[in-house]
Amino acid sequence: MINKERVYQRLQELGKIGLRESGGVTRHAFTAEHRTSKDLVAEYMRQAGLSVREDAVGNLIGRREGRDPHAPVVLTGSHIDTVCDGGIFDGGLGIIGGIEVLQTLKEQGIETQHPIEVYAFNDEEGSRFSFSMFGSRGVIGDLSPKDLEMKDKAGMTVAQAMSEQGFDSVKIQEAIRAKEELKAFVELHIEQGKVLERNDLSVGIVTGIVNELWMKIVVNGEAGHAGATPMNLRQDALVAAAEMVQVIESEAKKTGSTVATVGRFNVFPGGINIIPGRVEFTLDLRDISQEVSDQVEAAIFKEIERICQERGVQIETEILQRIPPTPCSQEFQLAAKKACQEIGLKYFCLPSGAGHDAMQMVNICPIGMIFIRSKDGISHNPAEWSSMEDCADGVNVLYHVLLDTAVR
Ligand code: HGY
Ligand code: MN
Ligand code: MN
Ligand code: MN
Repeated sequence: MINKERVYQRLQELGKIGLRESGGVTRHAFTAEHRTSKDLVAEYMRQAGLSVREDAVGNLIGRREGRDPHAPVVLTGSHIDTVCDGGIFDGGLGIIGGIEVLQTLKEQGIETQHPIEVYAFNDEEGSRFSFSMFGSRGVIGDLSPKDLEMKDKAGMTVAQAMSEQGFDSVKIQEAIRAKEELKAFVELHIEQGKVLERNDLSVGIVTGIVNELWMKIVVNGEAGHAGATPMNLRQDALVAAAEMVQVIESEAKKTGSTVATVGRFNVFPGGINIIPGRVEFTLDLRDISQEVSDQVEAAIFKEIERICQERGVQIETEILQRIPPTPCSQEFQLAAKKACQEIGLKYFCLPSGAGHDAMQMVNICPIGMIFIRSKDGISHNPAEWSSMEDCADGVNVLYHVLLDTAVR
């Protein structure tokens, strides 16, 4: 079957690009490390006998022809960018695994009816420009002029970063794939949670992906003298924001299914002897049910309103992205169950708490996702790790699902 040593060796090699002292990997969109990683993956694609191209939004694509070049394409793959100080499996596994399936089919001389393509998606994490899935949004035609004007911490816009790497943001529409040219998108990914490990399973079949609400919240109070301002006369933006963070956590905890995270929190002006006048923080809110997510969002902002009244501060909010929950197609859940049975693996179904490019691809074709176990459920962390055996199980399930989908 697939060559598990080759998979693991390639994952380690790719994982060296963007390696930081922390032992984590940082490969942000349209950076030199990102370019180097795409050049390495392009080499793997060529070794697998694929034709290789890069599209107008910086996705790298390897294609294996089928008997009918006009038959709808079966897609697989994942993202090649990472979070800051991330692990080597998040994203990389789906790309290397997809290439391995196609290289194995080539070595076995197996022909399929449909072409199969592996996408190394650009900027799924959104770590540099504060909105995610840039590459897969480009494929479905969901990028707006506002997206191209989003800035990174250095003040560079997406359009400028693109042109620095030789891409012309005027041409982004060229990356769009039409619904009728696609059959499916199947993504292999690490679970990034503890469920498979708790059940002592190497692979899982994803039933659906949670929604994703990303917001920027600015709390405006009044900067003042730390020594001369009595406690009862303050409009302290930091203490108000801190209370808001507590409320975010307590409202999310109430449902038992919602997750809410404040990942960025910046205080201004930031002097030791100045009462903070402004705080900017981010909210990441998710639930498998859009209705529950909406209820929690409303409850949070009702409480934030109360805090503003009590503390004499105001807020400004900016929606960075709203992505609805995404069901995985029954057909591919069935195909993955059949694959597990054929391989002799116990199958297990679970939702995804993490977001994925599949949430975008579902707009133009049916999607399926396969998970493998994450040690201690750790991810977005240098300690992210999956065993060679688990990677091999995941790639073998992907092999069966892609073959069954493309062969006829
Ligand atoms: O944020 C996420 O869930 C994914 O890792 N991009
Ligand atoms: Mn991630
Ligand atoms: Mn990921
Ligand atoms: Mn099969």
